[in-house]
Amino acid sequence: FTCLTSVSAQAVYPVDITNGLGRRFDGIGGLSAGASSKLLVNYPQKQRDEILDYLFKPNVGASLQILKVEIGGDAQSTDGTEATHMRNRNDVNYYRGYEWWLMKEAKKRNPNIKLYGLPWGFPGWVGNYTQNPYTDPSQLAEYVISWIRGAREVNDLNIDYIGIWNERMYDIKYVKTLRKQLDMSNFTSVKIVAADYFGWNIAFDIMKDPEFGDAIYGIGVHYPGTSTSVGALQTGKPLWSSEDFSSLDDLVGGGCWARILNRNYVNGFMTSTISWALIASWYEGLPYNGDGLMTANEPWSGHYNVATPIWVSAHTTQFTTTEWSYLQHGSGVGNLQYGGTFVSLVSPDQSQLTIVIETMSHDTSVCIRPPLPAYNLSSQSVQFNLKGKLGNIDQFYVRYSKLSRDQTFQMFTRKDPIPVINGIVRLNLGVDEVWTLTTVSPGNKAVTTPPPSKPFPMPYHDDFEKTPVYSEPNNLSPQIGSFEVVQTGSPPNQVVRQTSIQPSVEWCAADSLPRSLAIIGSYRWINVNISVRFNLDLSDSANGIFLAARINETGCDSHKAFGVFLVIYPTLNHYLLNSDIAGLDTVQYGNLTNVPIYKEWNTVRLSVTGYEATAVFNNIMLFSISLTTSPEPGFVGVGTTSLGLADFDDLIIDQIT
Ligand code: 147
Repeated sequence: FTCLTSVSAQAVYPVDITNGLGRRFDGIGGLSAGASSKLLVNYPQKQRDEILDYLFKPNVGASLQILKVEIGGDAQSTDGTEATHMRNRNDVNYYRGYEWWLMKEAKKRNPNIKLYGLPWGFPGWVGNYTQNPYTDPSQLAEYVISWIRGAREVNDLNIDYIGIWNERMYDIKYVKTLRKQLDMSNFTSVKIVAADYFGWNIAFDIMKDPEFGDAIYGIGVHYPGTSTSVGALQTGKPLWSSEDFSSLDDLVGGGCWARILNRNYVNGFMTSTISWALIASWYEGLPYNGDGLMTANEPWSGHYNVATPIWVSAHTTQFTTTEWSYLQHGSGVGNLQYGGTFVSLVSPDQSQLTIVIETMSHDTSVCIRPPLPAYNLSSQSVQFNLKGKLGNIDQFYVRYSKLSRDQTFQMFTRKDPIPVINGIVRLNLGVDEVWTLTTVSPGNKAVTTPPPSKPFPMPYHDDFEKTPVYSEPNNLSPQIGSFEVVQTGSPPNQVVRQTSIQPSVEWCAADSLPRSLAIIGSYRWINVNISVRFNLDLSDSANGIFLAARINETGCDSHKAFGVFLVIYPTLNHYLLNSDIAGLDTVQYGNLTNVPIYKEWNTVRLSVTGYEATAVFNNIMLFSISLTTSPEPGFVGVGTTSLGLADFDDLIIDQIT
């Protein structure tokens, strides 16, 4: 459709709304899930506000238009577990975790931001302990609607979109039931996006079953590689890339984001693209390290890094809102002759126009998945011809990025406005560039000076007295089970409680291990002293606890971790030293004879130095032995030997140098 009109081979691209518009733009978003925002919460206030401004505040940075969050299920969902709002059928708590907080911070900055909730795992009772949440569709719908109700009634948040089950097959009966129960609960305005799964085959079910189709607002798929299907287009539904990116926030990651933001519409007619993660705010060393729009994983130093994907987002988000529309393919949207793409969007009153151009080369824009077929791209001169009503535009503000490895690298630089003469704009486009031409505003690039990076502070002590009740403990990152700060009423007043007493409906294999684990510190630690007080004098208590160092696996592989695990079974009068979290390999064991065991609080300490491991229980040494496995680095952690309640307090960590 490109027409060559001059001998100088300058391709001409019409930009015109005379014959109607393209699809409605649904927005660019970030996804907080899999404990991806874990470390953001306890940043110092100043830096935390700066970071949240970069993400959400209009005209500061990414100006995100959608915030998607996990509906926690006490289940491992990539870089940790997130807390459920209903731990059992009779339990309801809309204060747990950090997603409520995050949504409120986002709304404070941009009241128009759209909110989208999606579960990964579920507490085990959902589906009546069958591991299949669709066992009782009405129960599952009520669980999800309870979360939506908690958003509105307790947290003053209106949820705009709700999903089905992350990367698991949808259930048609459940989707219909959810729609009915939403409507009966006065949540008619909450739209269903289905099914956060791979591929577009859901389109066949939508076409076959009108009731199913009517229940669904839009089709959301993961990592679509910018393409859609004929069937999906035939449904007439909005099409979304409801999870995408998952790439490093470096040069190529920025290139990936620039390429897919444009091409998801140009190639795939997708009107929303959502990045996992919103922000990489989990410990270095956990899975998918650094896969966010920016990185903030040092609450103790306040250090953070505003990365390329933030400024790539800004190229679109600072100059559009979700009320805008794309133009049609061939009259404002399309491929460029020598590689790259452009999209144009107009405001609802058609008075404002934004054109985003990207010329990302293959090697500068590869994403984590799917594989990107080779293609050619070279420098080119282009001409945009603004026609009809848009021909009245007399100048464009200009923002420019160059994702190069040399000194020409720049992000979201303001350039002089370009005059539009007789509706014509000419540009010389280089390779790996992003351009925005817009009538809206010059845009804004915030500048801050984050404090320098520092190692995890040592010695470390937390008595959990300053953490808000029901929150997760600062820095302690649950990998199996769920850990929350509770008030016990008697001194020590606040403690950390492991609260999972049944296996969750798992999203990944970590939850197949009927134990709990929360990690802290650094994956580089080898020699450490750790001590903690614990109390198992609770109904539904776990049968034992452990304290561990050198934990070498986290996330969905947590159940396979090796390290040094000191296990105490107070009621069995027994201790063990295991080299694995599952407790299959015992290095040392013995009875707790001659050691006082208290009904409530006991103190356990583990020191590992080189090949030496020393264990102390209630101030009596249990053993000091030589390990046969070579000292490998890893996190420290605490956990329970079964799913059952356990209280922890006064966590102390000291590095041995
Ligand atoms: C996705 C998850 O939905 C996210 O929570 C996060 O874990 C993300 C990390 O990249 O990945 O899950 C996927 C896992 C595997 C594939 C795609 C998505 N895959 O192999 O194509």
